[in-house]
Amino acid sequence: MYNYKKFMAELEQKNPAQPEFIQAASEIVASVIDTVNANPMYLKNKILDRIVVPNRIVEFKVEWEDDNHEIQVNRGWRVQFNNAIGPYKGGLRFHSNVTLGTLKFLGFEQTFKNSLTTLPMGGGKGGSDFSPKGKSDDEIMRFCRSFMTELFKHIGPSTDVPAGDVGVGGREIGFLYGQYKRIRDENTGVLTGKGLEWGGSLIRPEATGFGALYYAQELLKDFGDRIEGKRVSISGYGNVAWGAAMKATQMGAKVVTISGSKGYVLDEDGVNSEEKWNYMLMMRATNSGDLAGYAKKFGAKFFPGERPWGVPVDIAMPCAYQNELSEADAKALVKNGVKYVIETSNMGCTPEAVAVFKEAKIPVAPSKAANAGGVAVSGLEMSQNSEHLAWSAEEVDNKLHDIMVNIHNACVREGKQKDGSVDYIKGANIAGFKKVADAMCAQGY
Ligand code: 2IT
Repeated sequence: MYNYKKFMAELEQKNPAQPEFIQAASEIVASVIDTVNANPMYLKNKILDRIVVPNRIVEFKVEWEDDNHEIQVNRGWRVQFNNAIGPYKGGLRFHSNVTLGTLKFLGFEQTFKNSLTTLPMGGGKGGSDFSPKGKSDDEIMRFCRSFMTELFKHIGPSTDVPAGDVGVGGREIGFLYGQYKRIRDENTGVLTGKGLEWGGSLIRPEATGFGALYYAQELLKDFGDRIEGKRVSISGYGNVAWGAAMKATQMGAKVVTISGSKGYVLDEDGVNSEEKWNYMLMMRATNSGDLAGYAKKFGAKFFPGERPWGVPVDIAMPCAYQNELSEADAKALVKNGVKYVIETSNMGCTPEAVAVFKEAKIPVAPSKAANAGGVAVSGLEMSQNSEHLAWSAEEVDNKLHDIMVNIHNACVREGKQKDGSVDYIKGANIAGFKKVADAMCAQGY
């Protein structure tokens, strides 16, 4: 039998100075421990001991030359967390704050998220402490070339398939793919998030944001409610925020905020037009994060140094970074009457924030369910690459929608509480965990 406190104390001792990994693990372990203790097969297989350890971690040096001909050195990693249900799959994050602990948390979460998609994908994550912010395209290309010169040894279309994440979009995937191809002379689905002309999938850029809204739509139905007419706050301005703003608007909601590291924009008219969405794409493409410019151009208000969670809304959607919504933010949202929280950035809410929402009986959709649409369409990109075909936008979008409905249903099935309410966080953790655990048991050690 597992004891939660004892198990977590040992895990912390074995993974010192990795608070994000411990945070992610403690939530999942708390959710699944009763399921594990009630299942003799899981106990015999020591499943908890085994599932919290990554299969392999590769750490490497990335040397590149900046535009002043100075040599720069960064660290690169790939965490191959679990491949029980399919090849390792998960994004690459380029951000100055990235540590091995960050990538372990993300790879661990990814394992259960990918399981929830119902597609055959294991969990992995990688990246670097390199920040594309303020770098020229040439510098980014040289960095990506150097990064892939090592990474190519460890990945492959049936082994490990990286994609984008924070700081890695179409441009970076292009440079990485180009270098892989130069070395291996192979056009395969070794990366996802590729450009449409060279093996990418329609709807992949939109998928994370679209999927989050499809999930939200199902969750709201549980309360006899609908997206139409809702006020929504979104954080971030990148790929995820962009997709979410478009789909929320299409569904008849009004998105009143977007944000960046320097502050947030309050747009009472709504982030609701092609022009505004294209401005977001431009900010992402140039790494400018010029939200003050957005406010000026579109007659909105910019609040420097602040986050958007003080704005009264019905639905809050963190779409930027882990732990971006704190206890104080949660209290402000509850005070202002928030009805639903759709955590769209990986682990966007702190545990204290989640506790505040729980106390106030505000449903929280956890990121591993709500943002699984991105990796789900990555899985569909892999399918298209394998059959050397490209599907229509409609076909991909319909599949994405079905996947998100299924994920929601799995969360409800596993998350139903005695009082009839649904704990979506617990439901997602148990549903994601069971498939990985069963596969590990079936395959022995
Ligand atoms: O966090 C995520 O799910 C992603 N960054 C997407 C990963 C992927 O393989 O598409």
